[in-house]
Amino acid sequence: MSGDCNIGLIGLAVMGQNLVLNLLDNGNTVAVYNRTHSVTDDFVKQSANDRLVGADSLQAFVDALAKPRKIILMVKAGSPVDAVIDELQPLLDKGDIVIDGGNSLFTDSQRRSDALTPQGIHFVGCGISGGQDGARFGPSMMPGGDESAWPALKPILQGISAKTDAGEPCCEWMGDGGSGHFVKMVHNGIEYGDMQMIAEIYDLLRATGLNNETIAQRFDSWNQGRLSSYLVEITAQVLRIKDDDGSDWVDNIWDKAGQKGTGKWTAIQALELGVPGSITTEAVYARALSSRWEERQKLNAFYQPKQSLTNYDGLVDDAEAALYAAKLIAYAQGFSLLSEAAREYQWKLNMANIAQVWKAGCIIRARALDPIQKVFEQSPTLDNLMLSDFYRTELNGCESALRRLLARAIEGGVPTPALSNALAYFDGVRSARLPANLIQGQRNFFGAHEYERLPN
Ligand code: NBP
Repeated sequence: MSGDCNIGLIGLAVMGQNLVLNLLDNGNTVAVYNRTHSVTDDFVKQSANDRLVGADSLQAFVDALAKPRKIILMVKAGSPVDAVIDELQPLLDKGDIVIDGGNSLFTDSQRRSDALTPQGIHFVGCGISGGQDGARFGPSMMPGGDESAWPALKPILQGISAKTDAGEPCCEWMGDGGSGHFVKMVHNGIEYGDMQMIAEIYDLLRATGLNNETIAQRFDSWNQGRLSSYLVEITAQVLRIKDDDGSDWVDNIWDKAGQKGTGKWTAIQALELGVPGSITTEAVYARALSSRWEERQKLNAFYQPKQSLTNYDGLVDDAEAALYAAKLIAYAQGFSLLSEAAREYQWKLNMANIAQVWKAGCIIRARALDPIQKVFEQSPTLDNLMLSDFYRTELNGCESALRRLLARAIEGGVPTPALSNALAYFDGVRSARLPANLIQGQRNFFGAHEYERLPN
């Protein structure tokens, strides 16, 4: 049997429901199914849209779809995705398309793609960013997998995705296999670094005695310039939220950061591929360290008090320049991980397209991605963004601010793991000579490991 719905979606939690509303706004006729049927019933009733068809069984759901069927899965990442695919597969026909829009591990997407392709079912792993508002009004989308599915999906997915100021869709084909979810994973890794660096700047500014409102004003004004980005914008908003008793909400939040795993996956991939991903990795460690609250309290009482941070004229301006420099370096690390992954997994990743897709709708959207897109349009195979004229100009202009700020932070005992790593990476990657000669000498001395002599 085949129905009239041009797209179907399984999994009506917060992301699924908002994506369906977005699909409906953009003229699609949508079939929906959720494991707990009452969720489907309530959603269909509330939406009151005659282009929305609720199904109380997977068979009814599949029957409501026009062939070839296009089915988006928005269920919890991990085993629920496999459970749904296992149930769905016997009901599908050759040529049908299954799109996993959750935050799946890219190797799982690769495995699912490999399993479904021989059955004639096209599998697409599509990273989606932007949270529930993005899903509702235009997310950033990173589809990858079986490219023969793309022509049928392109108008639907680009229709609901965010658009850049120039009207470009924030949804482009990424590449084969698990590449879509890999790109989304790196997006999240950059997000971890970005959030940690913003938090470190906030920590430094409050250590100088600035209150939340004054810090919010700084972030507001930075958001008008080169640091313009979603995360800088919402930082100012978060700093201004009041609790019922009038106190600042942010001051009442327990300083233990949670994580769902995509930052850790990025760090693990950077280690696996031998690409420095130190900013993301430090951001993951920083969240872990923050969560060891009792240990921190004990150690705080155990050691002598920290030095206080000494202010200096221009510290706030330095903070802006330092954050900008570190943010650029974090993007450079992220794109260099993508380059290495493309080599290792033989994906044809288009870096300019990736920058474009991240320019709106997603959590790391930022003005800086515009020049980065241009760099890659001019030099599509550039291995490291730091080799571009844009980076050279910007980093030459901001480097000393980052050093001055970090020197004070280190003297004052304000922890800056991500900002410090940005500088360490910058200093390391542009060093013609590193002390690795000594490491090779030591390795050879105790273990007769091989070493190479310097080329003449
Ligand atoms: P959740 O990740 O909380 O998943 C809940 C959905 O999965 C419900 O529809 C639930 O059905 C369904 N489900 C589960 Br749990 N186990 C199932 C199973 N064995 N069989 C069938 N269905 C099952 O939802 P979400 O927060 O909307 O996120 C969906 C995906 O999007 C996730 O992969 C998430 O990581 C990703 N994502 C989320 C965000 C965000 O901001 N939340 C942003 C970007 C990406 P039930 O109603 O019957 O329990």
